[in-house]
Amino acid sequence: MISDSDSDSLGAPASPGHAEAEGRRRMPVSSTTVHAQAIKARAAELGFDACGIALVSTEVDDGFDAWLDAGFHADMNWITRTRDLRQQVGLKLPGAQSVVVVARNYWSPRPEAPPGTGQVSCYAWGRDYHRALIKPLRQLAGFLDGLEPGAQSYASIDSGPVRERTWAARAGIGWVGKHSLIIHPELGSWIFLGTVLSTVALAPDSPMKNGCGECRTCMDACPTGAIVAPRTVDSRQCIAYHSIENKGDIPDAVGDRMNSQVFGCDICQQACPWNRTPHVTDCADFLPRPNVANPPLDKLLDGDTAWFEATFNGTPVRRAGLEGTRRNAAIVKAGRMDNAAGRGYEQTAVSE
Ligand code: B12
Ligand code: SF4
Ligand code: SF4
Repeated sequence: MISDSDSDSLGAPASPGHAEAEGRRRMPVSSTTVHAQAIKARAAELGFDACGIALVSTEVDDGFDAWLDAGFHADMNWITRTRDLRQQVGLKLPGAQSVVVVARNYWSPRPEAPPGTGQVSCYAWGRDYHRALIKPLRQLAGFLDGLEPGAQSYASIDSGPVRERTWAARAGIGWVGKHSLIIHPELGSWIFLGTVLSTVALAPDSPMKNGCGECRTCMDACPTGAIVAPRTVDSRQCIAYHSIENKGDIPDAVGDRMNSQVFGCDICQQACPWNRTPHVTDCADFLPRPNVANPPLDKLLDGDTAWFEATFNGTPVRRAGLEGTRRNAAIVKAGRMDNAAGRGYEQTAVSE
């Protein structure tokens, strides 16, 4: 464990060239600050693009209960089953004091779409992010556990009962955009989030100023009107929900507006000005695998399980399965086949 007296030697160095600073006693830096700095350095080493920290002690009501009570979760009953855990991380990890949030950029340009293909959302073009990111996240959790004797942690990505966007906003990773996703000021919203709950006390970061202003482009661009209020998505109207999570029939009001999207939906993100100049991910796992970004509709309709597995194995598309993806492809084929969803909102990568 790094003690307070050790931490002084790890504090911010005096500015070079300032003679008067030499000999002046440096301010002691608390162990919570030293630990926080060490965790951020470790997160960067592990490949995460951003890392922030929030205090557990200040959990607040940010509309989660109201969202569930309005039925906006559709039939995702796994959210209601874990409602209490999602409201109080201390129930998941007794003694939790801090939430460390990490973000990883996944964006790359969409490969050219041949005629007769559908669109898969950018987040699903490569290796499943749950698998790709859990190992480095657990390494970060192990690092946290090593900071204090008896320290405990809980690491999760997406599937754990932790409300990642709420914590990301409080940990200063970015702000909750009107499309309800976290926007990082440089990376935009094309980021995966992961969290580590920890019993170690850490110096928190401050929330970021919301950068949406008067803009409402995502709300106007959403083809189904699923963004019913700023930061509030009604899953029952959302193409992402129906094409990924819904196991039954897709209502016409949504199906008629799916355009070419056979898995997920990126339209509100493509429309957002903060996503106009995204960075290409440096994680090779997330780059598009052959035929995944724009799968041929005929193959989705006629291909067998062996073809589906060969194409989508290890990617998030497996969540919908052959049956769900085939249902989506049939809707897309019956409508428009020009692979046009999101057209007009093309992004140009920044040169690195
Ligand atoms: C359920 C779920 C969905 C559902 C519901 C989406 C939703 N908007 O809630 C569906 C299936 C529709 C979905 C779709 C997508 N999802 Co999703 N999803 C989740 C999951 C598992 C839980 C989210 C949840 O609890 N929602 C309930 C809301 C009410 O609670 P919340 O998350 O705490 O966030 C709210 C509060 O913070 C609140 N808030 C905070 N301050 C304030 C202030 C005010 C005034 C108000 C009103 C609200 C407010 O606003 C937030 C949004 O409502 C998370 C992972 C996780 N464990 O958190 C991923 C997650 C949110 N999804 C993610 C992604 C990538 C997507 C898609 C882009 C995938 C795609 N391309 O198709 C779409 C985007 C659709 C959209 N615009 O939301 C990422 C988002 C990353 C990011 N940059 O923010 C996450 C974090 C997964 C991850 N680990 O990376 N998803
Ligand atoms: S993911 Fe698509 S359908 Fe859902 S809110 Fe965004 S634009 Fe609307
Ligand atoms: S499109 Fe505009 S309102 Fe929507 S998230 Fe982006 S900046 Fe905010």
